[in-house]
Amino acid sequence: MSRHRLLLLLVALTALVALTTATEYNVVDYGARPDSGADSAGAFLAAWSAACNDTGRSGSRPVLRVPAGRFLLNQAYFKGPCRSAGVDVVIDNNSTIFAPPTVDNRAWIMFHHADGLAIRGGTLDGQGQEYWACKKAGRCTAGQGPRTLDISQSKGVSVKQLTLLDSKEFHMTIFDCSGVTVQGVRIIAPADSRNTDGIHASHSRHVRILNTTIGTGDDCISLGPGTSDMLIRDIKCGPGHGISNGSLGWQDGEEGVRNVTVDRVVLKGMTNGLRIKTWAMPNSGSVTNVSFSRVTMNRVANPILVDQNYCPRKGDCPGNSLGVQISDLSYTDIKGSSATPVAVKFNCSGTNPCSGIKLRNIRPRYRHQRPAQAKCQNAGGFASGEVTPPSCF
Ligand SMILES: *[C@@H]1O[C@H](CO)[C@@H](O)[C@H](O)[C@H]1NC(C)=O
Ligand SMILES: *[C@@H]1O[C@H](CO)[C@@H](O)[C@H](O)[C@H]1NC(C)=O
Ligand SMILES: *[C@@H]1O[C@H](CO)[C@@H](O)[C@H](O)[C@H]1NC(C)=O
Ligand SMILES: *[C@@H]1O[C@H](CO)[C@@H](O)[C@H](O)[C@H]1NC(C)=O
Ligand SMILES: *[C@@H]1O[C@H](CO)[C@@H](O)[C@H](O)[C@H]1NC(C)=O
Ligand SMILES: *[C@@H]1O[C@H](CO)[C@@H](O)[C@H](O)[C@H]1NC(C)=O
Ligand SMILES: *[C@@H]1O[C@H](CO)[C@@H](O)[C@H](O)[C@H]1NC(C)=O
Ligand SMILES: CC(=O)N[C@H]1CO[C@H](CO)[C@@H](O)[C@@H]1O
Repeated sequence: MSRHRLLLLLVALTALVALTTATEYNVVDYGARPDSGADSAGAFLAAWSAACNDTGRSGSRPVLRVPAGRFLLNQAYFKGPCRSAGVDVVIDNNSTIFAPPTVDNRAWIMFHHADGLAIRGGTLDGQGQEYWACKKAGRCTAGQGPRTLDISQSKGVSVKQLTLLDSKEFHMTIFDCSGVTVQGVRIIAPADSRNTDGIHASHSRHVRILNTTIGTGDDCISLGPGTSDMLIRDIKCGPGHGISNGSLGWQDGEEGVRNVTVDRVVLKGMTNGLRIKTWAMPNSGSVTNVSFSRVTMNRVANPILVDQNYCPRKGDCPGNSLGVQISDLSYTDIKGSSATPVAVKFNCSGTNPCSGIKLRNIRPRYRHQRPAQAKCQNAGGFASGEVTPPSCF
């Protein structure tokens, strides 16, 4: 081979390697110091900024790498839009990123306008213990504390093999996003930690939560207004408060919840199973086309619950107001044990009745009784002939 040809070959090879290897931005190279107790937020943000600004060679995406070790991150706001076609945040499985005892913000780690974001591996430890104790003692206001991971206004996001621990409030929130896949994630907090919901999605389309395990002190997965085309499959929940509504209908004009599939779920030791709860306030919103299938309950207090009359303070709800419309709910193959005698409860509104409720093969047991002996309570409020079968079972 001539020298010239060899050179050409080398150039071609180098170009090929450059095409297939992504540029890496390691937080340690930007000054993060694992196991030092020093705040690494500046380093993480600098690495993000560089990765996000990397226009990339065709075919590769920049990687923001977090190696093994324990990193203190006081607070981080990862902001796009990026010039790159997304950033891969690769966290070593032996890496823990932990929060300080107080975070003075609505979220500890935020990604905003981060189209094409992919987070993989590692642990985010919210270190909620002090904050929960503070709330219990009445010194901190409930509902004001920071979430652990907040992803907003982003498209085409994935979060995989990530562990979320002991969040101060909600573990993960998805707001105004489209096309989000959460897969193989674990979320763990004590049963008595209040408001530590696992995953909360609102104003988002095409969210998929797959193969995920969640045990916290509040809702396992909760859906807020404007959630549509959502798939929740292969989930283990418990302890916690179930797969839930998120108290819809507080504000009029809220977008509805539409086309949600919940399939292959195991719920263990929960205060609620599958719950839809809406405020009895004037509201033009709706919950429609929600299907629950292949759900196994294990000592769940209210396995199936629909409450369209929610209003803890009567003054909030003028009489006869038309609340959120609930229609086309289907429940198929629900089995296991109920911790209370009434396994199925529909409490719909007389003024705005539920419609299109289908129940198939619902068999929760209560204590040692045979299947089908756990009760079904129909508090009324159905459009006539709108529940099949009419007897609930
Ligand atoms: C990208 O770089 C520009 C300066 O070249 C800077 O102003 C901008 O903030 C950077 N973008 C991000 C997301 O850091
Ligand atoms: C990290 O752990 C997950 C399982 O939790 C595994 O699928 C993945 O391959 C591991 N990654 C590495 C780099 O070991
Ligand atoms: C993870 O850390 C543990 C303990 O520090 C160590 O024994 C193990 O080899 C590490 N695993 C990897 C894949 O680095
Ligand atoms: C589900 O996640 C677990 C833990 O991350 C993993 O070991 C398992 O292979 C995953 N299963 C599927 C079907 O993805
Ligand atoms: C309903 O949601 C699923 C995702 O769970 C999606 O594949 C399907 O296209 C949606 N249907 C409609 C009519 O939007
Ligand atoms: C209703 O939900 C089913 C899945 O349960 C989906 O296939 C269908 O597209 C949905 N229809 C609408 C109009 O959203
Ligand atoms: C229906 O729900 C309302 C509000 O949550 C509650 O006050 C009422 O007792 C419920 N009715 C039945 C029959 O459970
Ligand atoms: C997301 C959300 O608002 N969830 C709430 C649903 O309702 C219960 C109360 O029963 C709250 O604890 C949850 O926070």
